[in-house]
Amino acid sequence: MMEGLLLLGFVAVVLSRVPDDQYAGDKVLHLKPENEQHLQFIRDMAQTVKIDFWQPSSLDLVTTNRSVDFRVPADWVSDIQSRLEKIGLKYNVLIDDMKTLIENQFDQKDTSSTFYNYEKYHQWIEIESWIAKVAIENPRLISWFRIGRSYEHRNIYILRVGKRTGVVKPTIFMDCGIHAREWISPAFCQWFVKEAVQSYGKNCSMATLLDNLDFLIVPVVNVDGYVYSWTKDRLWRKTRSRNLGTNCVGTDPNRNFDAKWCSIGASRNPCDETYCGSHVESEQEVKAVANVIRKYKAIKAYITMHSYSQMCLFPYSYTYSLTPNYKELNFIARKAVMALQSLHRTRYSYGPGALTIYPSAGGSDDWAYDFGIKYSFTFELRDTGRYGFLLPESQIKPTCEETMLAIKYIATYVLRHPY
Ligand code: 9B3
Ligand code: ZN
Ligand code: ZN
Ligand code: ZN
Repeated sequence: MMEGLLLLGFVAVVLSRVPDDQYAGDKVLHLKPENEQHLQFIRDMAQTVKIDFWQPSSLDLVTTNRSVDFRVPADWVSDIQSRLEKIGLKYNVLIDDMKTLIENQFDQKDTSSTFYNYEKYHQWIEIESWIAKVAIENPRLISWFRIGRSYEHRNIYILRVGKRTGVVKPTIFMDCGIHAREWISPAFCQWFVKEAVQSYGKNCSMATLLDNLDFLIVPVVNVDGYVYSWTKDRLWRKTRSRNLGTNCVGTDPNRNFDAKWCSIGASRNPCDETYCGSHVESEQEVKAVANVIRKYKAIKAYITMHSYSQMCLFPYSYTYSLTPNYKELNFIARKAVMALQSLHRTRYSYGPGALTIYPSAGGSDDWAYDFGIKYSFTFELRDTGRYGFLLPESQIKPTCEETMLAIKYIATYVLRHPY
């Protein structure tokens, strides 16, 4: 026992070590280009300085009516600020010091509760033992399976949540943590499971859902990336698979699905954040998710959790064409967003991915839709850029509570519209 504790302590110390000056002094600037000179300046900057797009919108999407967020490395800040002023490109400082913000997203107060603190971000080893424990403690409601292994041989798990009735029920598939740095996403999947087990028997609407539906939940898809975002680079997005002929690591799992793969809004360069991979489903994590969906015939809805932007998106992202059931998807998204907003007035936009966020191919919602799951959604959770991926822990609870309302709306809709 003592050894176990010591070992855990040691692991925690090693895992929480991050390179000392990483991101120190880096700023995120919010640029509002107004003319062609401004656009050209942004393109040049992106080439020479290796400034990161804070949001993974690609360069060709930078237009005069669209603002863009850039992360600027510390040693370039003063130079770039003076050049921006010289050409009259207006900007706000969205984040003044990345390092401070990264540190501040953790709550100082330690509110370690009975079994699991759902208002904190957790490392993968904690989430992994939570998965086992929550399943074992709720055998009548939850079962768990391994659906595959990551590139670095970690287990990828799925939880089946719903009253065991002995018959096949319509099923809602939800995944979290496709992108590593979007930490609020795994926090939401865990919140959802917590709500399911805590309110079953108390809360009538949740009981109705769990009696008549099953939920398949993958709390963290991109486990390697998630671990890396805790240990080495808080802003890591991709998987951790090695690429031939380069030192650049990883593929964007949300460009790796078989949905007009790599045709638009994705990169063939392994060094880019939106690298689509060497081929469709080259990533084991993507294959694991796609295999479950292919095998499990009862799936009626697909929901995937990302951040940030506050949006409810539905297919298509790979084309501007609308799906045959566009009107229905738009109706559901509008209602889901209204339910979400009713709690804390958090405003979400909604619509087809290509028109609402940016056109891009190889995403999981488009693939699930074309596979035959006609209710398919991507949520981009809080916020709209103040903290971005570094959403403070104090916002986990309000974010999850409001998002529950949207998910419950969609689930109820699916229950009432069998197909
Ligand atoms: C992207 C695609 Cl390709 C899709 N089908 N649906 C949503 C998105 C947006 C997310 C992404 O992967 O860029 C937001 Se983080
Ligand atoms: Zn923890
Ligand atoms: Zn994402
Ligand atoms: Zn996002």
